[in-house]
Parts: sequence; structure tokens; C-alpha cells
Amino acid sequence: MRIDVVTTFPDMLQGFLLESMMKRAQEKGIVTVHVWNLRDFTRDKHKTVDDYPYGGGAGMVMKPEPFFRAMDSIRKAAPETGPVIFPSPQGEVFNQDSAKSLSSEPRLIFLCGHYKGVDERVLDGLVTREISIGDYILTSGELAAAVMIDAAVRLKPGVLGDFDSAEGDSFQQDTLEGPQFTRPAEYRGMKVPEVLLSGNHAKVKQWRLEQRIKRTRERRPDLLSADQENHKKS
Ligand code: JA5
Repeated sequence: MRIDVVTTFPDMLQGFLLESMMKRAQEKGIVTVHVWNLRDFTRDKHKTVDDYPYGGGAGMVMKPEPFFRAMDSIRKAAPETGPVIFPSPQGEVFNQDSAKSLSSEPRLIFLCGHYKGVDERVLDGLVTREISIGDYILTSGELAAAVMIDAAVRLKPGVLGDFDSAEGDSFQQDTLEGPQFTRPAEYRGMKVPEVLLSGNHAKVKQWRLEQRIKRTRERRPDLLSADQENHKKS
């Protein structure tokens, strides 16, 4: 999979691309990421990427030309097709199904906005998916793009080891994770639940399922289906 990101703040992405899962995915050759600086596609001395809004009003709007020129270069650099994503609170809301759909694309292109927004012709002429990562305001699209990239890339075969494979994750199984403990068995008076020290694997498994369901019922009852409630009884 090839990922291209167009941004006025390349450094906002570099850190996360160089660490942890994203680093390993690139080392294994499962994904290649190219970060493009939008200012490299300006043609004026001051590398201007924004301008005043037609019709007036507060805030600046990102100019269309640098985005169109960047897309010309990106498409020339690699021909693979895939969605052109604009992170925006106006978009469809991202979830684990969205992550799965992105993870199976051969190519992802993210165009990151800043300031008040982007000239509508960028959305009409270049963008194929406008995606929100939730109902809150961010200053720019980079962090939202990073969230979507992380969620998608970790689902690609071979990125996670067998050990922490995505199979058991929350949402993959529609319940939250239960509590986890490691040594020591007692710390500052706080004890690890007895069942986990018992060595009884059947009891441990049943306890963990109960804990997941209890936590999900308390915190995210919207996730709980009748199916999982039935599991508990059996
Ligand atoms: C702001 C110009 O879903 C949360 C999001 C907030 C936000 C996103 S996604 N993009 C932008 C942006 O501001 O491009």
C-alpha cells in the first residue's frame, strides 16, 4: 500500500511515522508513506497557500492551485488509484469499518486542510471521501489523517505480530477490553484478582468474558448485542 499525504505541516506527521507500528509496517515493506509539503506547489515568493474568502468573513481559505498541482505530481509519481481523502468534520464519521475499507486499498491520498477550510473546488475536483474522526474541532487535518492511517495500516496482514494481532481488539469483537494485570500480585495494597492467579484457565476465560460484558454494559451499552448477553448465561 502506498500512502501520500499533502500537508502544510510535514513535521506533524513525521514523528508518528517513525515510531512503533508505523515504523515496522514500513520496514517490512507493507506500506510506503510519502509526505508532500503543500508549499512546494506554490509559485509565489511567499509560498502562499491561503487567501481571503470571496464574499467576506473571518478566517482564510486555502487556495486551490497548490492542491491541484500537488495531485498532478503525486499521480505522476505513482499511478495506483485509491480514495482521495479530506479529513473534515463535515465528512462521514470514521469507525472500524471505515478503517477496514481503507486498509484494503492499494493507495490512499490524504489532503490536509488548515485555517478555516479549503476552496470548494478542491473538494469537487480532487476529493473522493471527506471523513471526520469525531464531533470536535481540530486546527488542521494532519492529526485526523494520522488517526486514520494508524487505524488502517495496523489491519494490513503482517503488520501486527501473531501475539498482538488485531483479532482480539475491542470493536473487532464488539465489546470493550476487560481489566489486565501484570506483576506484582499486590502493589500498594491493590491486589490482582484471585482468579487470575488460580491457574484455572476455564475460570479465567469465563471471568474475562464477564468483565468485558460488565464494562461494556457500564460504559458503552450501545455496543452490546443480545448475542453477547446470551454468551454470558451459557
Ligand atoms: C479540522 C481546516 O473529525 C475531527 C476533525 C476536525 C478537523 C478535521 S477532522 N479537519 C480539519 C481541518 O481544518 O482541515
